Amino acid sequence: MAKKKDIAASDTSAANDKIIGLELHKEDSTNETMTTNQGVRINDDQNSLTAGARGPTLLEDFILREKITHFDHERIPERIVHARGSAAHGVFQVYKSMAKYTRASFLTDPGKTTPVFVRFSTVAGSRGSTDLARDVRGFAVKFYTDEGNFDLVGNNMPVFFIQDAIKFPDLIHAVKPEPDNEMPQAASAHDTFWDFISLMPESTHMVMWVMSDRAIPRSYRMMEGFGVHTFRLVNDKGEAHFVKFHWKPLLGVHSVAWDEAQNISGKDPDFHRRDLWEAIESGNYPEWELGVQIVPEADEHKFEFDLLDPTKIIPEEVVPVQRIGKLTLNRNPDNFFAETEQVAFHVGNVVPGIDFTNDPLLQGRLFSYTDTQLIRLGGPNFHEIPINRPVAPVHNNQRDGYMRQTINKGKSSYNPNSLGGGCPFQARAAEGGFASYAERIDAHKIRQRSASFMDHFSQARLFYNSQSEPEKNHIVDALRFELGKVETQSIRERMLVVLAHVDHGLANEVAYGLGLSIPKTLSNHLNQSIPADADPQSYQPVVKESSLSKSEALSMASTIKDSIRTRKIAILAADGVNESSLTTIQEALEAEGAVVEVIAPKLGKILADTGNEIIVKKTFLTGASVFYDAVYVPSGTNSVATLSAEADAVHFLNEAFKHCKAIAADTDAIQLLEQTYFAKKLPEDRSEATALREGIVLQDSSKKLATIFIKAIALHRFWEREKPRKVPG
Ligand code: HDD
Repeated sequence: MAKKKDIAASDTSAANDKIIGLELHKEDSTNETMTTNQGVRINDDQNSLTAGARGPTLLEDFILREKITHFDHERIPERIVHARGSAAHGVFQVYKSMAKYTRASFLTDPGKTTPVFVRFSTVAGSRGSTDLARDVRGFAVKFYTDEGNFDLVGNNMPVFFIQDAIKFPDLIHAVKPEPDNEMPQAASAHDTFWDFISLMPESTHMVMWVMSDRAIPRSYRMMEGFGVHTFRLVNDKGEAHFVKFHWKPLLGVHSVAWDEAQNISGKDPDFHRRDLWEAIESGNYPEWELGVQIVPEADEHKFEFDLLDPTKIIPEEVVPVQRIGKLTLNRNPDNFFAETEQVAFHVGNVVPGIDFTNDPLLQGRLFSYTDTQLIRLGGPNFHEIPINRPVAPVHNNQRDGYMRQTINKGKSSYNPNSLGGGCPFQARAAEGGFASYAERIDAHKIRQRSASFMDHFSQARLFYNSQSEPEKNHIVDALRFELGKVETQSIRERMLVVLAHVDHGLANEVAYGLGLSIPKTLSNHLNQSIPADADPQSYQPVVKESSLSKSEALSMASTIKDSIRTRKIAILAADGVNESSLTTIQEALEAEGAVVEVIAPKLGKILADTGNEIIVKKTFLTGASVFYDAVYVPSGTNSVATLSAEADAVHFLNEAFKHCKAIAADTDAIQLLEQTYFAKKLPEDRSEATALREGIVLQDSSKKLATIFIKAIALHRFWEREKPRKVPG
């Protein structure tokens, strides 16, 4: 039976489909006869038309030709970046009117729900690559507002590698697989990427983010999102404010361990896609709050950085994030290609009340997105594909082109006209017409980077200094990994120089892992990305400090850690398991919204000590600890003995420990834990405080065990378990 929440959601989804017109385009073959594309009924879809049973196939076979031709043309070019992604439908609702700042109707009417389609993605990998690559994640939201489509095409990191769009092809060429041998797939750990980065000091802040655990999220549902650029909000009086957009996940921001990410990439490359799909199917709708940082126009020059520089954040301590509305994803697409693959986002899709700034990266993007859709979706009518159609009616004089769907009536397709009665009319701003913000510009036409863009290190340092000790260690490890895969020594050394500008300790630790020392000549390569005729001095990075020493919002250590909703917990069991030891914990975890799966040596069922059957969800072959957030071992003499002799069960626990996950066991199951490599680290003291420090819960009483275990899982990871660093100073 469908749960109450499911029914409510499917009602909303059906209503949204109706609003955005998707239902008009849906095809359902249930109880229908198979036909050709011309509607001719097919009586044999198994055999080609041949001259005799063993003779040649006839050209005349229009059924065969139509089917094969269509098949031959099934693929379209994958996205040049963000090729790998998955998406979902949902709704957005603002909490209270933001009319003081913007006239956008979806941000001024709290009674209004706006349908949305959201696509998450990695950047570098091809369409079939793994979800768990170390990479930036795309977070693109299409709002089907009643005033037209607004696309917030953001990432899960608030800054970007480059300051000017003219460098984007270079960045992407550098990060994509190398052109001679097309290696490596979906990875930045190779020479061309780090060659480019080491010569582009403006990328340093973003590099800190990409080397942090933010680049290996636990789930799309547990990522922040950022519009990155400074945009403008414009109210009905034409007054503007600068704005940065944020998405804050209600489940908190969480990541996996790098070793785990690599492991998942082999065992389930669809891990994030599956996680999103399953959460929505089970009624656990992912939710984010929309946050805004609003800055009056008059304050444009009051910051230590330039608001137009996309390599900078506005620290939340400087301008707080106001949470103004909620995004809920409540329905999976019906068809991956029709929806997720064909959706076409564009930063230039704005509605009245939202406008651009002169951020040079944003300005270049305004050109790029339409251009890419023209080649990817095959012509200028991609806005007519159902997933891209706005809810607001479309009337203009654009006509024809490949795959035109609209049948425009009448003779006039020009403006002004008298034959069509002057229609369609232009709209005044007061009637909802888009009027660009009248920003004053009086300048020379030049190619030049503003001097205010030359501080490349202060926020990279702020980010690094804001991380917890384990997070800092992970950044060091990531850099050792990435630069360790680089083959050219001079690139590694140049990167050490860049890192030394962020933090000498960081550079030193990375250097130690690479078996190098930081080159003495600092900064001699830091201004190589300059125009031919420029004065090198004007491109020399400015080395300065942020006035903030730390920003708590930049560390995942300070994220929400009070819920185990949708977390996946494995229970390891075999025949003879103590039923109450298993079910008491399972029920307690499920009552908190966790998803529990029993893993046993073989599929089907196991017999509990009571003689009752227990369903087995996965075996040690099909399940692995990297798919779960925590693991529990119930008691039962035979079960524990079987698992203790099962190398895969011991490996499961070893991995869970290595990846710093919460581990719980009934005291009578301790024999199994004693087979692990962490047997010597099992806490003697069974207090709650110790359990929550070590992440290992050993208790007799199942209820007490459940209570402590739930708190431990909510803490997400026990990174302190990782071995301490010993790097010479
Ligand atoms: Fe981009 C796709 C986000 C800079 C050019 N970009 C794309 C997607 C996201 C972003 C989320 C995938 C949308 C989807 O799911 O279909 N891009 C960003 C962010 C950037 C950024 C947050 C910097 C702040 N992008 C950027 C620049 C350019 C592009 C500077 C070019 C000048 N981006 C593209 C593109 C893509 C794209 C080539 C590929 C597929 C597509 O647009 O639809 O046009």
